[in-house]
Amino acid sequence: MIITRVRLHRISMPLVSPFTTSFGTEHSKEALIVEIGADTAAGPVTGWGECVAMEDPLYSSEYVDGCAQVIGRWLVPALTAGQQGGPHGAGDTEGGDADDLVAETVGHRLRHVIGHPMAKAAVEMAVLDAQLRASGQSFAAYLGGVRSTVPSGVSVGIQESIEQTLRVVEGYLDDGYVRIKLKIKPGWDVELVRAVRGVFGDDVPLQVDANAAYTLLDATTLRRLDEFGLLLLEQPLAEDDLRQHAVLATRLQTPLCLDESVVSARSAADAIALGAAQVINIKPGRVGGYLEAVRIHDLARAHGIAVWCGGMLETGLGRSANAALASLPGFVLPGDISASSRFYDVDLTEPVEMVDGQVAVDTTPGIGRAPIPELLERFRTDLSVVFR
Ligand code: OSB
Ligand code: MG
Repeated sequence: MIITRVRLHRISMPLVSPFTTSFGTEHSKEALIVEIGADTAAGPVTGWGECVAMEDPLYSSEYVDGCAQVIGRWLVPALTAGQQGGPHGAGDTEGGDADDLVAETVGHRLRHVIGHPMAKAAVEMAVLDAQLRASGQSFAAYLGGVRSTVPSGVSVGIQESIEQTLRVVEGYLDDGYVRIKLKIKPGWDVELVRAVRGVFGDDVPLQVDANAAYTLLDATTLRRLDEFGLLLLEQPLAEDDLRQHAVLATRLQTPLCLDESVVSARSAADAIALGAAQVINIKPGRVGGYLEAVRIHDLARAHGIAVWCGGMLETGLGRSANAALASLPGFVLPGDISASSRFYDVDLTEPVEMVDGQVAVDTTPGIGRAPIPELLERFRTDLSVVFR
C-alpha cells in the first residue's frame, strides 16, 4: 500500500470511576488514535490504530505525548520515505513490489528505532487495519482465531477500603464477569484476598496484579497468598527483574505471571527459559504490536505456558482487536477484556458488550469497528497531521 495520510488524534475520555493501581490513579483515559489513509489494490482505505501508552511513564517508560512525537518524527517518516517518485513509486505497487508497505514488514522497517513498542504497535495496528479492510479479512481470521467469543475478566483497582472492594467485586460478579483480578500493593494484599475469598467463596476465578510493587524481600508475604488458590500472581517484581522472578517462582505455589517484564518475543523466551513465568499476560501494545503478540502466543504454546490477553483501558478499537487476539487457541485463561461500560459511559466506537460472561469477536473486515466521527471530535484534545 501507499500511505497517503497520517493523522494523530490525541483524545481524553472520562472514566466511569477512577482506576488505581500500585503506581497511580487514572481519572481519564488519555490515548492517541492513529488514522492512516492508504491507497491499495482495492482502492483507498482508512486504517485505525490505538496507542496504549498512559499519560505518565509509570507503567512503562512510554507516555502518550512522547509516543505522538516518536510516531510523527521517526516512525511515519521511516514508512513513507521514498514511497512516491522513488525507485519503487506508486505505479508498481499492484504487482507486489518487494518494498511495498505491508503490515508484516512494519516492525522490520522500524527496527532501527530503539524501544518505543507502544508507539510502533499503534502504527502497525493502523497499517494492519487498512490492509485487512482492503483484503476483506477480519483481525481474528488473520491472526488465527478459533473462537467466536472470548471469556470476559475484569480488573478491579485499589479501592478506599476492603468493604468498598467487596461491593465493587459483587457488582462485577452480578454483571456476569467470569474472572476477577484484584490490584494489590504492599499492605493491600493478603487481608484483601482473604476478605474476597471469605465473601465470594473459593470457586470464583481470582487472581492478583502487583504492577511491580514488591521486591524479593517480600517473598514471605507473597507466599501467604498461596492458601487462597489464586489463578496467578501477576508481575510482583520490577520489569527488569527476570532472574528474581525466577527465584521467587521457586518459593511460591501460586503460578507467577509476567506482564511488564515481557516486552518482546525475545524477552518471553528468556522468561520461559529462566523459569520466571508460568503464565504470560500478552498486551499487544507492550510487545510492539499484534504480530509480535502472536509470536509470543506461539512460543508460549509450544512450551506449554498459558497466556491471556491483558488490557490498557482500551477504547472500543483496541478492545475489539484484543478480543480478536484472545480468540487464538493458546489464550486459555480469561483476559482483561471487559465491556466498554466497565470504563466508559460513552466509548469512542460502538460499545463492546459482554453477554453471559463473553465478549463476541468481531468478524467484519479489519478491526471491525472505527471511531464514531462525532465522538472522536468530542474527545479530541489535539489533532496533528504528520503526513500529507
Ligand atoms: O497491569 O494489567 C495491568 C491497566 C493499566 C495499566 C496496567 C494494567 C491495567 C489493568 C487494566 O489491569 C486492564 C483493563 O484494561 O481492563
Ligand atoms: Mg498487569
